Amino acid sequence: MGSMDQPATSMGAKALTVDPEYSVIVPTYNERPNVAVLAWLLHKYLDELVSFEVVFVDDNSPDGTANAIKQLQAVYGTSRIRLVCRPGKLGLGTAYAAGLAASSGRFIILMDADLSHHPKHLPDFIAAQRATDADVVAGTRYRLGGGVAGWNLTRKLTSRGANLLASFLLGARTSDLTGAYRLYRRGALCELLHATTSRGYAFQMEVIVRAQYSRLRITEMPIVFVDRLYGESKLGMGEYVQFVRGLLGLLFGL
Ligand SMILES: Nc1nc2c(ncn2[C@@H]2O[C@H](COP(=O)(O)OP(=O)(O)OP(=O)(O)O)[C@@H](O)[C@H]2O)c(=O)[nH]1
Ligand SMILES: [Mg+2]
Repeated sequence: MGSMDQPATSMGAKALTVDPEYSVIVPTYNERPNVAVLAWLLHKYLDELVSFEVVFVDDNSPDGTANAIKQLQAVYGTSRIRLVCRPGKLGLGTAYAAGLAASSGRFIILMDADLSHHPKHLPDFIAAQRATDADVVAGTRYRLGGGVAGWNLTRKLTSRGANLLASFLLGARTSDLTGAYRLYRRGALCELLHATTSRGYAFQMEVIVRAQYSRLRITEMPIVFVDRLYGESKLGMGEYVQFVRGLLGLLFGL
């Protein structure tokens, strides 16, 4: 494992292997039914386009997600599919940091494992980063061409309302503050993760607002977000409270 801002390759290994340019970091908690399809789709859309690795960060999921990922390693190879195992559910922010520390790419893609973030959008993320020399390419459900499939009206309104309110209060120029599907330049993500303290939905919001305040170059990319097919949604009262607390923290703390 390397330090967070240095690609994680030992000098000895470097002579033999070439670091992938892109690391796709995928935190998992009880995603056993989803990881094989995700790995297949990532290969389908990235294999001929760029060099990449997938770094799963699993928090000892009770459904045995880690075993399913080990089976994928047998199929695709351990340098293509990497697995970081942590002893228990330690949260998304630290999962990203652990994945980053174990990864080698110059560019980092963060995405969910539940197929809400379809890999078909990644060629557009990569092209947009190259065209605009962006530090962050942020997936957005709320620009023309983006959207949400499978949510009921209440959840749509809640998400849209939370984003509009937060954008207004924080002076954000990006349209989807709570989205988690993004591509980062490695150094930018290191700095942002280091500074970010929020949890839950406020975490993604703090990262993108900090990126704007640090004058990083942000490009938006419309995505269609698809509600998870398998597994339990974690959205509940706790997430709303955490979001409001995070928003207030950003309003008065940044
Ligand atoms: N390693 C790790 N992964 C997590 C943890 N919490 C969530 N995840 C993963 O992070 C991603 C996002 O979590 P989700 O549960 O899909 O959150 P969401 O998309 O906001 O809500 P739903 O899809 O409706 O449940 C998924 O890939 C989860 O498996 C955690 O504590 N540790
Ligand atoms: Mg999800």
